[in-house]
Amino acid sequence: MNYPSRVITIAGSAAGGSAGIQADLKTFQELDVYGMSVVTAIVGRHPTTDRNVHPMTLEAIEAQFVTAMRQVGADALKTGMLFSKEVIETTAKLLKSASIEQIVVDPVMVGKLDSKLLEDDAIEALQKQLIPLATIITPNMPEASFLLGDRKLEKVADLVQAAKDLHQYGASYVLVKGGRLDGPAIDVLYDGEHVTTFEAPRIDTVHTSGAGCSYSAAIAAYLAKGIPVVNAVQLAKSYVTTAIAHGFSYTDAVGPTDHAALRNYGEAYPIKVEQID
Ligand code: PXL
Repeated sequence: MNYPSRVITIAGSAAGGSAGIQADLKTFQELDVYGMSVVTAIVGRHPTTDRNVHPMTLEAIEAQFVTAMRQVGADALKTGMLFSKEVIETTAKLLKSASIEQIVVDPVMVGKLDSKLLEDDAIEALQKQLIPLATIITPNMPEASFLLGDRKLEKVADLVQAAKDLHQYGASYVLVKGGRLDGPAIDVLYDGEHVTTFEAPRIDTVHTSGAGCSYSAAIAAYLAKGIPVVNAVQLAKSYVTTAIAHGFSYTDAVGPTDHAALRNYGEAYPIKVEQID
């Protein structure tokens, strides 16, 4: 019997089903890996207050992780919304206690609905405690900029420099995602030696909620299967680009990507991969 590879996400619950834990588990299922989760916080807007983040206790976070590791174990792990310094410290401690080979850190900071998903005093713990444990980190442009002290990022050359500078925090690979640039969607990967770009066509849609979560979840899924990082990023970008191309909305809100697009429509978007340095 050949069991599927195992992936666990440590992230927030996004009630709408497009992002966070929900996006991660859908992605894992679509990519044929066994998915598990540790919920760090529940994100949902209270109808009469502006409260929209409901954190879990550190004890509950630890209990979920220990349970999943005892019952199953993991070949890869991704982190998403961690919210506070304390949760980051607990996550780093848990990662050190388990020997998981592939670790994807998606440094989630702000949601599409402008929810604040990382507290201000948590950034240093992210830089010093969690990022050094990562196989790969996957910041988008605002996150990369913030991690580098509010640096301006305006073109691909800026993303290359950002990836090189972020590499000094100790992750093996840095993927800076250029989705916010004009023109094609170009992401930049740096491994301490070479710079590789991944290019997808720009898709004209607003329905991209959870795209970043789904992308990093897909990278974790492919890494869990033993696929090397460059190929895993290419496959994951193809998966998420296809999901974005079929994004939709049930309401007037920004809608989800279609996690099942690759399965339902069968045509994966091609990603151009180029080593540029
Ligand atoms: O898309 C970022 C994100 C991550 N995690 C959670 C979220 C969101 C966006 O809303 O709610 C839990």
